[in-house]
Amino acid sequence: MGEGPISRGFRGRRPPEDTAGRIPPGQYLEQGFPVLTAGPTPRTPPADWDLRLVGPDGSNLRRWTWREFAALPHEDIVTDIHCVTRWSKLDTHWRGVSLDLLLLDTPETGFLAAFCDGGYTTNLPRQAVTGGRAWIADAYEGAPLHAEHGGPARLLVPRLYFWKSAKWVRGLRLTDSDEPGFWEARGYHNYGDPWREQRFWDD
Ligand SMILES: Nc1nc2c(c(=O)[nH]1)N[C@H]1C(S)=C(S)[C@@H](COP(=O)(O)O)O[C@H]1N2
Ligand SMILES: [Mo]
Repeated sequence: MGEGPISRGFRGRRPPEDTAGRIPPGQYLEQGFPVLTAGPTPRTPPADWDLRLVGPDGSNLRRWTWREFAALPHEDIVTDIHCVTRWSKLDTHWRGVSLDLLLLDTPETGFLAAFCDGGYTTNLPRQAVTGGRAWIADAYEGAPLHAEHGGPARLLVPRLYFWKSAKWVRGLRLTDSDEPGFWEARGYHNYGDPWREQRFWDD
């Protein structure tokens, strides 16, 4: 192994042949799992955790306690993830409950906003999180999701930049309009497609 920063960086940033088509433009292949959090890590005990669906008028549509959520049908997900800070990870393994299931028979608003312990929010079009595109994940690589990575549960929307995958998620608010969330209000792109390099507002 070369010790110089140039050769190390070169080796780390050049995707192997078989993975080249899976790294979006401007991204590099990461083997570790960086933690990116704005603020302290919330630690909500499962007994105090619940997940809510809130209607456009602010009304409570559904609520699952931790026990109820844990009893919902879970799916195994193998997917690539892409952070706007330019790292990508391939073939990550998750378990979670599909948003298709959670959003069943709810008002068909065009958008939703995820809200979290700690106050983080992110906005998403409904069409970006339905049709097998998003989950509330509670396990990563065969173990309960670590608090640093959003445990007990986080949103997982692997087709969009990873800031959309809200950690410590506590609910989804259905909205008629697309209301910018925490990072979206600070200059990140409203949609965030890694394949179109939608990093910032004007991308
Ligand atoms: N609640 C919450 N969710 C969050 C964040 C955050 O600061 N708070 N950071 C986002 C960003 S910018 C990224 S890149 C990913 C990082 O997830 P990781 O720490 O598991 O890698 O979480 C996203 N979800
Ligand atoms: Mo990020």
